[in-house]
Amino acid sequence: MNRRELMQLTLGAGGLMLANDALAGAVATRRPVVAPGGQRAVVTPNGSTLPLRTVGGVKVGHLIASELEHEFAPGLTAKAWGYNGSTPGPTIEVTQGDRVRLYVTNRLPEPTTVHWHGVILPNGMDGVAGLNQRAIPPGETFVYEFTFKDAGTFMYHPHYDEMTQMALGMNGMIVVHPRMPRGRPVDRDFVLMAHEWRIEPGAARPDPNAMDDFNVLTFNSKAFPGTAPLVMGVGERVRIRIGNLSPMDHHPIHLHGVSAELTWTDGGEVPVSARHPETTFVVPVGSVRVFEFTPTEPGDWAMHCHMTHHVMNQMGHGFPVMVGADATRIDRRVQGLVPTYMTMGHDGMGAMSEMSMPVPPNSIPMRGGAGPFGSIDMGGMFTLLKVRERPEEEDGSGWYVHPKGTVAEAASAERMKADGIAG
Ligand SMILES: [Cu+2]
Repeated sequence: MNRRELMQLTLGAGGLMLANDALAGAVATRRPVVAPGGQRAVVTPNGSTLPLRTVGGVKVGHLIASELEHEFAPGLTAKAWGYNGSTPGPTIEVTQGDRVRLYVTNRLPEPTTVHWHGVILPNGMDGVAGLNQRAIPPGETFVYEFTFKDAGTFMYHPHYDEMTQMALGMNGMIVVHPRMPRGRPVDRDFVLMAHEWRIEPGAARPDPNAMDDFNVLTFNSKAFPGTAPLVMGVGERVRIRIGNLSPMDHHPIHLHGVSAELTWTDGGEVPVSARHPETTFVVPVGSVRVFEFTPTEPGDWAMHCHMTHHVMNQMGHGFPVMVGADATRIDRRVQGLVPTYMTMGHDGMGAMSEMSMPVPPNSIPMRGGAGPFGSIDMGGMFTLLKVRERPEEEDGSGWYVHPKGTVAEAASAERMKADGIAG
């Protein structure tokens, strides 16, 4: 069944409402200080940090590249490629000046390498297969050793069969805390990797040949409602670091409820004199954008890619234009063959996430997760900033409780009349 058929076939039974069970990754507790100047450990929502062991003054880590079973959101699982059993791979977190020895074991069916994107290091450690090194054959382990001379937020990914390996999820983030940080340390520090995938409904694997029409858009390889919220406190200094290793698309990431400043890119720190306020940060393919803000308003605030197709899940793309169409005659004729048939979309598609629209096995509906006021009409590259007065009491699973009189509601006839509004 293709998506068009699915759109047009609505069997009334079996409602599908995705539970927001992605909350396990939410972290509200203060993280330990890991670098000079009170710099706290980063949080990778839905992800992890690579364990490093110090051997003779060198921090030693191990990345294992392999295929893995990955859940994008409840209801959608596929065979992705990644590191240490996850996509993105674990975040590598070190301090400027650290020397690292990183072993890379290749359990993929083809060669691979690791490129340390944005890191300035000896040429033979740069990981471009054929140019800087021999590719790592399947079954073998190579070792990279270098010093992180510069602070910043970087990424890692293969530089062998880039189109396939990156499309299938091989990416990860690198955080290098400055040895001499400037300004106030942040209270929360989050790491997100933006990515896009083409996964046919029911398919076992993402399609690495896709060049457009990506239908699963993710933060840390999770599509909403699979994304874990970012919990933070009113008045705290918050940093979010977003990398983008999508195959083809830049993502304008928009924040609700706060105004933020770009402070770093993968090229280094933005001079204070060059900073300016924004609510949307374009994260180009192959780039990192780091921004900081101090939330003042408690609540559940959306953070999402502002490209409307990037907040849709699998089933939301490529339909015929039905808005405004009179479907009653089509419906009557098809219902002779399929009694439960109903053409959808002629009133707009806003109700699609609430309707009991069936989806094929192993796929997710076009959008939406359950919210406190009904269905949230976005999926994909969407997550929540949960800003709280007492964040330490929040595990990420609760909705904001609005003070009385602060939620938009139906206007009473009395109020409309008093303000001279004609209904
Ligand atoms: Cu986007």
